[in-house]
Amino acid sequence: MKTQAIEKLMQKFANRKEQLYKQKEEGRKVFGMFCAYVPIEIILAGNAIPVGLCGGKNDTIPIAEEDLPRNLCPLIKSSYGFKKAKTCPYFEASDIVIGETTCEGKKKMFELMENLVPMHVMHLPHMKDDASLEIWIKEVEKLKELVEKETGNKITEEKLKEMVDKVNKIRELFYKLYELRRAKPAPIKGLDVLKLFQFAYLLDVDDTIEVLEDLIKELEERVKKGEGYEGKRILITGCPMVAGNNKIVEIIEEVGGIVVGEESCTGTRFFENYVEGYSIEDIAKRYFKIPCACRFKNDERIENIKRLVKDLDVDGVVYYTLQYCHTFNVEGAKVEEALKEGGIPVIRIETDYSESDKEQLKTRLEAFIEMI
Ligand code: BJ8
Repeated sequence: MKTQAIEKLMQKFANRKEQLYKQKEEGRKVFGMFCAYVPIEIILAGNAIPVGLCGGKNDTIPIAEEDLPRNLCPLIKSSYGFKKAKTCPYFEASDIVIGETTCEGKKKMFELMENLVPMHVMHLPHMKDDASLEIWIKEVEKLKELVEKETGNKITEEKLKEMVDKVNKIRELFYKLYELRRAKPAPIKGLDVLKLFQFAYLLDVDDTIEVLEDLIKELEERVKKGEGYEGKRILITGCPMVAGNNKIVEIIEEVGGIVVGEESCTGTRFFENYVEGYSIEDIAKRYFKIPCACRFKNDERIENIKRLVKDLDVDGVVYYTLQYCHTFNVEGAKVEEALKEGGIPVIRIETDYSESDKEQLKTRLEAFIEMI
């Protein structure tokens, strides 16, 4: 029961490499990114192209482990491995890569990656006070200068306004999608929505808008007709599941669950909060609010999870941590406590990109879904 919009998404993704290299030939610069904190409006306003580079595959981990420790987050190793092996077309297309000081592992990996590709690292302060916001606004100003220098294009007020409106449009459409996912039965599978988020980091923005608009129309019809997927309604929260990493959602939906929401950077952290205004400061303020576990005292994240549980009428929460991701793992204790206090069932899963634990995860998730 795939929607035509999801078929279109897969088609656009299949054509994306060719389209991206053509855009490059036409003179547009490509900015690789590793994080939801990078304000893509600024890159787009310089007529450059943002692409997400986080790795979600196991294949590139062995080559990464020649330089990086084995006991490191698989997302970091996979990403580094892609660059070292030169096997990711998006990485190879990137003229420059933007990193940010989020978690320790990523930050230190960037110091090694600097030897492989031109890099610019943004200083993301971990505190949430006004002094930290000032630092972040300056970092976003520096990004604007960098984009202007790299592209040779001036970022005008008009261009910035156009791109703020465009990226806000994507946010609005994702909000609508989440509204529709409140319906029972759920009008779309979690696996399809995950692909949508994964590819939104890679596709041309206009293509993402087109797919989302089509999808919303189709899902509105489904909701009107009462069509969709039955099953225990699951919210996933935690580390992002970037392209290539679908393991947990696949298992959940195999054993009787239906994922109806994702509190993740392949989920709500990608689109929540609009940019309210057209200045660099307005843009910086929106990104500063992203509640990633790398920030100190991140209680907004817990509030968001509780709100999503209520809004989406969730039966249970799967707290997802990538192995050796200390920030999300430690924060998991607070989230678990808050959910248990509210009587919300939660299971904590820690895994990597290998298939070796699939059966064990299946057994645990099946038991959880049966129990809730
Ligand atoms: S804003 S979640 S995209 S940092 S999983 S590499 S945190 S050890 S990916 Fe992330 Fe930006 Fe935060 Fe989102 Fe480190 Fe954890 Fe690995 Fe992570």
